[in-house]
Amino acid sequence: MLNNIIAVIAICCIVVGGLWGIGNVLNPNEEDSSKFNNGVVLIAQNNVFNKTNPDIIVEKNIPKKIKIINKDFVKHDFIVDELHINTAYLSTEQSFTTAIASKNSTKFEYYCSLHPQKMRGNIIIR
Ligand SMILES: [Cu+2]
Repeated sequence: MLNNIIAVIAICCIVVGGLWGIGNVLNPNEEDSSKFNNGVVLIAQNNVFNKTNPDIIVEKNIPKKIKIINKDFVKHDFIVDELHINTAYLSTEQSFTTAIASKNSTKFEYYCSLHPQKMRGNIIIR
């Protein structure tokens, strides 16, 4: 009887461990922007995007994915008025993925409507 219980526990550990491994293979950590294929990850934390509200550079005619992740305890959103991008309010750990594409060289501003003074940057299409 005890052996059976040990066997069941061992099988459970193997199954859970296997699923965890498969999950990691299928869902690589997208929060590492270097691995986010042709995209940018913007992490909203301490009321700033990626610490510096960096310029987002987009090449003309090449769509670029943008993933916004809220790592704060307060809500944030991500808005680009001219492109009609509005994530709505993201709660802690919520994310939103969108994409930007343009045929023309131009510049747009992105911002968080809840913290427009501190969370604001540029999207540069070139
Ligand atoms: Cu905000």
